[in-house]
Amino acid sequence: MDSNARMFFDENGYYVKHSLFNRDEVAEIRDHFMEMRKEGEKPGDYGGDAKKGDADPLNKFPRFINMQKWDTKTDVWQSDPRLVSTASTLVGDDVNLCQTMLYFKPPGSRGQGLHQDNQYIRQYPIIAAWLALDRCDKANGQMIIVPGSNKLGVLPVQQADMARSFTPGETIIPEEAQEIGIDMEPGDVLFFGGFTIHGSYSNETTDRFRRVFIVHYYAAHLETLPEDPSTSMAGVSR
Ligand SMILES: O=C(O)CCC(=O)C(=O)O
Repeated sequence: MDSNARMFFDENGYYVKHSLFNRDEVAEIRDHFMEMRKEGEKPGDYGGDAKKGDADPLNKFPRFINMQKWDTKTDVWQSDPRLVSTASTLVGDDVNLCQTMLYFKPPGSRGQGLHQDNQYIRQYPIIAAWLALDRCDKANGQMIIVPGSNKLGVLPVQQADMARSFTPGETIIPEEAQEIGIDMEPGDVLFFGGFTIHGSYSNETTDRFRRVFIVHYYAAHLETLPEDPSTSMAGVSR
């Protein structure tokens, strides 16, 4: 990877590597998890508002987490050298697995309030590899990033609007912050750091999923954030 990538990441808190996976690989990952979702409930499923039943598409397609604990293919994909080496170069250290996730984001579903991953995971540096399994654009709830927010440290949290976010917390966004939407094609990978503000809005389409395979990695040399309920999602409940 060229050194410009590392410079861009340090400056902006994110970096997109286009076409890191080919279309066949993406189709295999997507189909694998769609089949797995049909098998029924898995440990850690999270998403829909149970009271809303079929009216909330996330009840049928809750997010998977830590699939590597029961799925050998996830373990292969999370350790893919293309993801690991890019993450390692960007973060400037060896990396180890923190967690995996699979978001289905079906048509009509809510997004996730803007946040920093270090508001959930209290060790840093961490880095996410967000592998697009569908075309991602404004209509189906592409990723939103606040460039440069990686330099702000960990920020205060507040209750999110649950009509728009399937998670209950969000970052209190600094006034000067400017968010951008990241258009992506299947196989593109968005890398971002633990302080980078990110999230997504609703999938407004009636016919397009926005599926993504996500791996969070810990840097080999970790520090722990001080205890501070004002910057932690731990105390924000539904
Ligand atoms: O895909 C999204 O909408 C949000 C994902 C996210 O917050 C993450 O990967 O840390």
